[in-house]
Amino acid sequence: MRDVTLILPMHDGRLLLGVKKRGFGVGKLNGFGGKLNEGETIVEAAARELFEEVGIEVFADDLKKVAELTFLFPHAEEDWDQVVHVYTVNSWRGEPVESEEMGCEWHSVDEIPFDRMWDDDKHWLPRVLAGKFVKGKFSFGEDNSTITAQEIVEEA
Ligand code: 8OG
Repeated sequence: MRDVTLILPMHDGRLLLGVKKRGFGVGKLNGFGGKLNEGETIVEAAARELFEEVGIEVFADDLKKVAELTFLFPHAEEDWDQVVHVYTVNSWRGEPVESEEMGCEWHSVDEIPFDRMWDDDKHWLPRVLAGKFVKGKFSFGEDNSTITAQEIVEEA
């Protein structure tokens, strides 16, 4: 299954998110990330995507893995299924800036607008924000947007 990255920059009790302007998940508020380029490691891809999508530069060592999420879309093409590797980062160079692919907005960790995000996010993101490592598996229904089954395991 394809590996994909998702990075959540955090500072001062706030999370940097953006509205996806094109492609998979268009219109949804999300962190930053995407597919790996040929020959890239997962963290190299994460750092590249952060720079391309929101203009900040990070060291690979500053990326902290916080979740591994498997998404299954039984009603879509098989290549929709993917494993998303989620990282937080709280140290970077540069100022976050909107790009062609993503908007850029800060949200307090106490007031995350889950109604603007992927359906699964309300289940795993609060646990990540509480400091847990999360392993999850989510299946989506016919609309490829609503969760029909989920398994979440929390590790300390
Ligand atoms: O490159 P591409 O446009 O495929 O990137 C998709 C991005 O969306 C990538 O960062 C991973 C992320 N993503 C999913 N599914 C989900 C999801 O269910 N919730 C969240 N928060 N992000 C997701 O692909």
